[in-house]
Formats: sequence, structure tokens, C-alpha cells
Amino acid sequence: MALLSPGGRLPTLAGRSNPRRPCRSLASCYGYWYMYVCTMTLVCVCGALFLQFKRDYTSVMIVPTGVGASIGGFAGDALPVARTLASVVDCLISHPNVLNAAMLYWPIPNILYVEGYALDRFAEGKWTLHPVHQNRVGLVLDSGIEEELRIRQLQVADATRASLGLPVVEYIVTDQPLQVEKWVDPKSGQSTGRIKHPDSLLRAVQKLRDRSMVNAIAVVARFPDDDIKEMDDYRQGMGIDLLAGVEAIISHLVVKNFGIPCAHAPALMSPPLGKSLCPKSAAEEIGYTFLPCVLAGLSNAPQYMFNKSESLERGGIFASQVDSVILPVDACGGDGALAFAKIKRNKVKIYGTSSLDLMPLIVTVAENETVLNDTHDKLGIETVKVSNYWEAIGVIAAHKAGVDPNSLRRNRIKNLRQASVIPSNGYTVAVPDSSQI
Ligand SMILES: *[C@@H]1O[C@H](CO)[C@@H](O)[C@H](O)[C@H]1NC(C)=O
Ligand SMILES: *[C@@H]1O[C@H](CO)[C@@H](O)[C@H](O)[C@H]1NC(C)=O
Ligand SMILES: CC(=O)N[C@H]1CO[C@H](CO)[C@@H](O)[C@@H]1O
Repeated sequence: MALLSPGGRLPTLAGRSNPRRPCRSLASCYGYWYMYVCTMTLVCVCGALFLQFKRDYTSVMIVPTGVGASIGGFAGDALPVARTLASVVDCLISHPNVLNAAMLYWPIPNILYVEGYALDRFAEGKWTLHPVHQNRVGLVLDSGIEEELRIRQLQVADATRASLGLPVVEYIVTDQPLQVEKWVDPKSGQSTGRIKHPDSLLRAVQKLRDRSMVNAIAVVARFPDDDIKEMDDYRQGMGIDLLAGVEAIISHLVVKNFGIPCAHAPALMSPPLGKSLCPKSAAEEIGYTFLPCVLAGLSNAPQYMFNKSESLERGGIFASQVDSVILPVDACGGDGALAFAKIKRNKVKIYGTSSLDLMPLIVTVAENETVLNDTHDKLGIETVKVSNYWEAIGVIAAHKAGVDPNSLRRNRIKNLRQASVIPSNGYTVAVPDSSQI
């Protein structure tokens, strides 16, 4: 930084400037070099200032879990979308179903890993997000897990500590088997289920928190080994993720009760080798556990805060800072999506450019079908409907650049319309010209 010091002189090695240089030629050489440094400094400083004049552009990407999303309904197969989107926006908020890929994951500095229940509360404006450098992660293992499987999970935890340096600090085994049950809801077609002993899970989390001061929780529950036929569909990249629904129930329970980040990985016996396997399901076949992505995600997941004034003081991220939301076209009915849409509706009533600037753009993606049927028109939500994630990311890039996405398409820009004000009696009145205002 010494080179950038004001005053226009190169510092000497001793750290002081030396204005009287004895040698002319050396001085002129210094001059050129100095000019170059100055120019570069100016470019850098102006660049930095320019960036500071724009607030961060924040997007939320949602792919609900256990609803058979054709992209994101398998083993982390929406992760490429998240990676691409994160290279366009300043901050991307997404959830474990998008970012987890069993043995695989991808560390992206500007993605916030937010559990689904917390993401919904965030969208409703009740919780705020606080990015961290690291969390103290605790691991809860279901006592229903057989010894061999338990050792596998612990070896993964050790591996992430030794080879990735993750702050996983302690584990605990539940005092009762959790007894996970899963099924498909016949009405909605979503996967769902329950755990028989939620109290045992909560006791384990409480103990870990009190004893080891952890502030993020990974849960591994023993899941019933899958029905071969259903598993085959999933391995072929069809149908729905049968584990996902109840996995979400487990992490929601912990997040709701403790207000700290949580994510879940199922413990399953390794299935027999499947010779034909759809690539989008393959990440779940390359190891013994689904735990690495969970530990990586939790290691620096943002913390949640509930007190607005304290949150403001500490620079938390609020739902009102979200610029755009991307979700599958028929999955607009979740709490999070509805809450973002409501921010939008409420804000439309407030006139003024600052509030308009805060309305999140909601982009719905048609290529991503789910078993749901909650489309924006059914719910009365105003969205930009696009065919696929290529288009979605283009629309987001335009939105961030302040460009009307329609101007990127053929003949989408019509002649400017004249404003008119229609009063309640039905007569059109002219807008007063500026001299009258
Ligand atoms: C919220 O935080 C503020 C400032 O830190 C504090 O004065 C206030 O008591 C807190 N409110 C609640 C309900 O905890
Ligand atoms: C989805 O809802 C629309 C309108 O309510 C209806 O016409 C359509 O048949 C539904 N589709 C499915 C697959 O349920
Ligand atoms: C609801 C919807 O638009 N679904 C589309 C999902 O994507 C497939 C192609 O991948 C389309 O055929 C569906 O129409």
C-alpha cells in the first residue's frame, strides 16, 4: 500500500519519500514509472468506487425438494445452474436441495447456503441472514444406524476435517432410534414422511449445543432401504426423490427449534451396482455417504437473526434486498415464493422510485417441471416466464445491468405510450406539464 500513498513520491526503502534524487536520468525514469503507477492506481480506485456506487445484486434460487423437479430433483443436478447464476449476480441465496450433491459439492464464495425453513422465514421478513467466516459444526447420528454405516459417516467427518479443514467439532448419537418413515403423498405426488422420535433428535441437538457450543447441525438419520423398483426409476433420472420430503422435515424441525443452520444426509446401505445410471442421479452412487456436501455447506452457512434493529446494526441481509427470485414454473406456491410475491404486491402500492427499485423480479422457468401445479397465473403472481435456465440467467443479467430484457429480443420494444390518468369518474385527464408542478 505504500506505493499508493498520497503526496506523489515514491517511498524509499526506509519508508520515507526522497524528493531530492541525485541522478537526473534516474529521476525521469522514476517519473515514467510513477506515472504508470499513478494511472494504475487511479483505474483501481475508480473501479472500486464505481462498484461501491451500486449496491450488491442479490438473487434467490429455489427448487423445492421432493417434488420431482426435472432439474434439481435429483443428486445436486441444479448445481450447474447455481454456479452459473453466481457468476452473474453479486450474492446468490439458495438452499441445500440445490447445492448438495452427496459426495460432490462446489464451494462458491458468493452463495449463501440457507436451509428451506429459514429461507421461507427470511422471505417473510421475519429472519435475516448474517454471513460468517466459519461455523462450529456438530454432527448428530441416529442411533438406528448400524455400526458399519456409523463408522463410514464418522470417517467422512474426519476426512473433511483433515483434507478440507472443516470446523466439525463433535458428534453425538441420539438416545433413541429416530425411525424415519417415508411415503409419497397421494394427493400432491410429493415425497414426505415423519420421524417417530423427534424429541430424541431435539435432545441430541440441545446437548451438542450446550456442551460444544456448536452453531450449525448436520443430522444423519437411518433411512429405510429403498424399494428396488422405485430406486430404479430414480437412478434412471425419472420420478421423485423419495428421501427428500422427510429430509426437509428433519432439518426444518431443528432450524425451527434452535434457529441455527441445519442440513440432513441419509444413511443407507450402498445399493448394488447399477450398470445403467442417469448422470443426474450419479453423485449419490460414488461413495458410502451423502455427508460431504452437508458438512461443506454448513461450515460457512450464514447465521440467522431475529431482532431487526440488531440485524441492521450488524449489517444483516434482509428480504427487501432481494432483487430477483428464480423458480420452476409450477412451484410458485411455497411459503418463500408467496412471500416474495407479496413483497412485490405490497410495494406496488407505494409510489416512488426507491420502492420500485426494491421489487424483486420473479423469473419462472418452464423447462423445470415438477409434480406440483402451482403456476403463477393460478396464484396471481406477476412473473417473467422463460423457457429454460439459459434464458433465466440472461434475464437476470439484463436486470442487473439495468437493461430491459425485452430489448434483447426481436421487435419486443413498442413505441413509447403517452401517460394518461383515469380518475374514478372514467374521464381521462391530461397529466399536468412540469411547469405546473
Ligand atoms: C433487539 O436489539 C436491540 C439492539 O441491540 C435491543 O436494544 C433490543 O432490546 C432487542 N430486542 C429484543 C426483543 O430482544
Ligand atoms: C393444473 O392446473 C390447471 C389450472 O388449474 C389445470 O387446467 C391442469 O389440468 C392442472 N394440471 C395438472 C397436471 O393437474
Ligand atoms: C410446465 C411446463 O412448462 N413444463 C415443461 C417442462 O419441460 C419440458 C421439457 O423439458 C416441457 O415439455 C414441459 O412443457
